[in-house]
Amino acid sequence: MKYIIDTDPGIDDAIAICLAIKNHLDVIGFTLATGNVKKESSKENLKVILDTLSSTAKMYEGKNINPSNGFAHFAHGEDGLGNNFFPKSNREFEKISAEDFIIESANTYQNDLTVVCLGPLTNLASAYKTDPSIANKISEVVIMGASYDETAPSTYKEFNFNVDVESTKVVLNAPFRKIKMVTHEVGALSFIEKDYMDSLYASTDKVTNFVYKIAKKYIEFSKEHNNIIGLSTPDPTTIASILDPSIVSFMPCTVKTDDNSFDVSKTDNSNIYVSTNFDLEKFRQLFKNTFKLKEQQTKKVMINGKEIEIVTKLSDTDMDYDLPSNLENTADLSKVIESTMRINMGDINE
Ligand SMILES: [Ca+2]
Repeated sequence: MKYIIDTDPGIDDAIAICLAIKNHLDVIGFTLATGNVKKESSKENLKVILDTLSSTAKMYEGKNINPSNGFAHFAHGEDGLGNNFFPKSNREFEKISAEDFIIESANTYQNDLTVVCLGPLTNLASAYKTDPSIANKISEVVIMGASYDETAPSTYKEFNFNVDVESTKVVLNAPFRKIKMVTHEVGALSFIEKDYMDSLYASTDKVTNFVYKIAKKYIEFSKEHNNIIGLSTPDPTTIASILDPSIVSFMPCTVKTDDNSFDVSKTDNSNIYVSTNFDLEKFRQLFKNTFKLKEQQTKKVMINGKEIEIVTKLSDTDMDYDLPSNLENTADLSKVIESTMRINMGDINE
């Protein structure tokens, strides 16, 4: 399956994209939405994210919109990536628009394309309006959007849906083959403890270090405004629901939209699936296997004149290693332990 990720980065989008690429999701292109932060910031941020990931995926510019309730710089920082003001990148956007890229890809990869929308639905809606045939060609649309729980009437109060209500209505009423909605209520359950996030400051992995730096601002914001002590963001949940379908479960629902609210009701037969449950432990495992203190390292060290290969797997434990198979005695073992510690401390780099 090929994927297009439509995104308005944003700290949570950035973490979600890192999660996707580090876990080898086959992303053929990123289309730029506007929502969290000003379009110019989103553009620069997407370049920085893809540079950090050394990704060769292409980028396509979408339409500019001005959110009626304003941007969310208060949560994402002035630059949209936690006030880190990363150096500008030379990466360039492709000449064709986000809308045209979605249409072109739907034609090229019929039945083998999933479009993941992590921001307002502007680009997918305008692609559909230009060429309605894409609805039957795209295999699945996965949306982070909607604020919905079964006990309350649903409105467009969730950020992505509210920023561009017209586009939300277009997408939800279009005959896409399958739409999966990860709602804000389920998405925000993806809680990673602050202690774990803090421990990543020392990570030697470039992407993990990047995630640590940008998440800091979001964690501060969550504490101040929602009294949440840790990282809790819906965009990574949405990507996790694709990487491991057992993390988020969905139920088929009929969705009716009007200008101010939308009605969600359970049904047996619908093209729209709304998230219901979330497996926090599985999500945490995925997150922590992806973003960790150190990558697994394989080093060769000389012990008693013999070359011994040591594999260290330091993550959130202090020391973990595979015992080399060519050890001859316990004296060698103590040297292996000593070498493992030195590798973990960065003393042995070769
Ligand atoms: Ca987003």
